[in-house]
Amino acid sequence: MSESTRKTGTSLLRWACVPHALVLYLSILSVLFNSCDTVDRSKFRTCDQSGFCKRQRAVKEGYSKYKVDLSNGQVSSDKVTFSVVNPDGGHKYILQIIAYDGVFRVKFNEESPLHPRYEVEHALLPDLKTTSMQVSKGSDSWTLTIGENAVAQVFGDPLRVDLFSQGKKVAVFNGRSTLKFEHLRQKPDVNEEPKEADDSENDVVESSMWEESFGGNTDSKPRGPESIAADIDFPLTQSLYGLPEHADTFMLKDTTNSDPVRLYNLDVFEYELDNVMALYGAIPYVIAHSPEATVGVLWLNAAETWVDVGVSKGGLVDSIVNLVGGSEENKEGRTRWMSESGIIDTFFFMGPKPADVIRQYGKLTGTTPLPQMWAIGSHQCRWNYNDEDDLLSVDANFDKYDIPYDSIWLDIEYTDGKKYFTWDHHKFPHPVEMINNISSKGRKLVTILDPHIKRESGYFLHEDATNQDLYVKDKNGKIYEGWCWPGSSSYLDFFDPKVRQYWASLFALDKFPSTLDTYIWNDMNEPSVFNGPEVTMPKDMMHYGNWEHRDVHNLYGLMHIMSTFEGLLQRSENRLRPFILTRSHYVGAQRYAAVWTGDNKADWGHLKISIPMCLSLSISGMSHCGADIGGFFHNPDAELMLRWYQTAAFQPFMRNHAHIETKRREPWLFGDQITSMIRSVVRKRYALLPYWYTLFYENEKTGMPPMRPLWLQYPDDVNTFPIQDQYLIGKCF
Ligand code: NBV
Repeated sequence: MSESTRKTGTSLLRWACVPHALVLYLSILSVLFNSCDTVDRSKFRTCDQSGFCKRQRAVKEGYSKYKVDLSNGQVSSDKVTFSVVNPDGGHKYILQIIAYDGVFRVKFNEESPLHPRYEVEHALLPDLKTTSMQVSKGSDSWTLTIGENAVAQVFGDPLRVDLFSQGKKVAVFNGRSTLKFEHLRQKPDVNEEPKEADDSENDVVESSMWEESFGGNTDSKPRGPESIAADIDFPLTQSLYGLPEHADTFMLKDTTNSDPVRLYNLDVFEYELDNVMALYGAIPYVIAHSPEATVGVLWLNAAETWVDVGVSKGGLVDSIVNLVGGSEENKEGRTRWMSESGIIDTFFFMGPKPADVIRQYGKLTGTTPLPQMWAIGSHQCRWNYNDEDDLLSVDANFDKYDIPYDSIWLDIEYTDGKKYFTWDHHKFPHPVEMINNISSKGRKLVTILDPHIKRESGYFLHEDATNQDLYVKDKNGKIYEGWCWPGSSSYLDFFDPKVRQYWASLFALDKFPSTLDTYIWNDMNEPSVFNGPEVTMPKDMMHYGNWEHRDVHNLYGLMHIMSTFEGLLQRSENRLRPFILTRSHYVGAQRYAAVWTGDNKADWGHLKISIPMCLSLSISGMSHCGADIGGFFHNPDAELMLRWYQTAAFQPFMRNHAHIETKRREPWLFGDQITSMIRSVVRKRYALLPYWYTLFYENEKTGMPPMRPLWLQYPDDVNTFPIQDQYLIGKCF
């Protein structure tokens, strides 16, 4: 164990004052420092171990009978509203179709839910402009048209919406009648015998509906079953992309014989490759592409979500063979989306070309503001640079070895005992002078700030959060306590505007000793809770607005970076463009932060997967993407390190970073020949910086990502569709 790890251990040990805390401490240490070779799968649920996913996955085609009352639709210029009834049980719903420029929004909710159901906030741009549509009414369907070429045909019995682009049917909502909307209900009397439910939305009563346990944690589920699901199919194509974040192929694979793709922001380290387990971010967005038309679908829901993908009876290989051979067989791509709570709120980006879909998605969810030039240069990080001398000597070595770089980073050990917005004054006695020293050469410092707060009396942030009521609470109104880096921690409730304002105010230079050349890294914001279910916050914790964590989980990181962004703006009186790196992300996170692919590993597979992972994030809005150079866990050999630099130099975000237990890996430590080859490729990066900068400008204006799959530029060439080891930087490079 290194010196710095021992110090980490010692400080954690201070909390280990009761036996159960000691056990917890030891198990956390063993998890963190005895890196195993693969992820501990038993910590994370499969669909079968998740009550709602299992119920929803059992739904058969033709299951639901929802009936739209077409005789009585309410029409306004940009919106049509229908009443819907489920003939099994008579429960009533509302279906709304709303028009934006080139986009249909299909919303489905209970007419009078027992409690309000959560509708996602903050992911879309505020004050979106709707557009008008033409409405033509028929007895068995209504036809809604935006502009010339985008048409939605709403069928009444059973409910179905067909979407046409330039006369071609590109998507179908509920074409297989698997829509299942578990309406809210009173909890059955415990003394009553379990009985058949009153309608097809809950035809089996299961114990997991009102309480569910996993890995020693019990979810009290006070609102009972409330999941939602629907099928969305793509008649023209099986070439589906998106649904980040997963360490998997760029083109989505068939999930018939595996778990569905899972979207639930989680801290999974040393993640496995080529599978659909959840990772740190969740963007419920798919692009279906064919030479005939391209369409995008956003499923705007922030609860735990699983997506089944049907791309071929024979799976990905067959689908590629068909595609390249021009076969018409198995042309239709299928998806089915299942979320634990909330409402059905889907957006269809009607294209017709991929660049149109990208633009339409960007107009609704926002794009990445042009980063400062230094932020697209080369970054140098490590968990941890030990003290001021260490940091300054690394900085000086970049000059000595004549390797360009623009920022040096400090991980959690710079703080006083993992108390964010403080400095360890033994290791970093002069933070402001240290930063000025670096910035005098035009360089920046990036410091980490996590969302968990150390529960230590006297720590100003904990005192303020307690006194001003800023923490997430449990369902009885008691402040939630979890375990993270500082030991016992509580979590700021960034959903509360007052908390966001408070957090933003902490960046003022008289509060956080730093300078305007200090930028921010927001980590652990899934949120990561070491002793929580699946290493995160229990779903029955409560947020501002009386929402359960279950409803908003995938948004937590977005709210964190939103507040940091605001803080950086306020700090410079809106003069300087913020830079933030985030681990967790959701729809819209591109407006605030760059993203990296988390705790990867020093092996060739992890180097290779960085490309499909960043391609998938890029087409889903998160355009400023990269992976830890060298791999976070373990030690890369010289060749891997070099190849990683050579790859990362051509990815949007470029940062060398490593786990605290690894050997030092600054670029001059692998021998003269390697140093010179790294120098040469980093210089190529810098020679191309004006080009990158121009591409990021284009990205801000149009949504078009700098890192592009080949089919984005050559939409008619089917040979490009499965390619995931080549890509374009901009149009032609
Ligand atoms: O802050 C320490 C690390 C950080 O270096 C890494 O990049 C993050 O992904 N952090 C996770 C916490 C724990 C890692 C085992």
